[in-house]
Amino acid sequence: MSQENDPLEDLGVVAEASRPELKKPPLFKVFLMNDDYTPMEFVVIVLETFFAMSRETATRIMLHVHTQGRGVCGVFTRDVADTKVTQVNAFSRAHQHPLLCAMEEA
Ligand code: TYC
Repeated sequence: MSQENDPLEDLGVVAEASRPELKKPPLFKVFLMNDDYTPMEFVVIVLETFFAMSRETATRIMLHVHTQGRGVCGVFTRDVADTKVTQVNAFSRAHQHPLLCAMEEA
């Protein structure tokens, strides 16, 4: 600050602009793993329900996982990613499907 009539500056008190914390939080990829038993329709419902995908996008991602082994459902901050993984795995177990959801740093 260097206003001409700042009384504090007249007294030799200098205010320094504080630097805001600019570091971005680390991001995490949440992905689904393929398996031989979970029905395709169940995977599509998971993608629609927990990742807000349209039926078309959910079907595309499900088929990608089915043919490639795994696929990314979204990228989130740690807490959000953690919650998605926990919710999806609990939902799959509750329906007796082995579908696995996991996360890794992006
Ligand atoms: N491979 C499963 C089947 O043939 C379908 C499937 C797709 C399972 C994606 C899991 O993450 C998955 N019924």
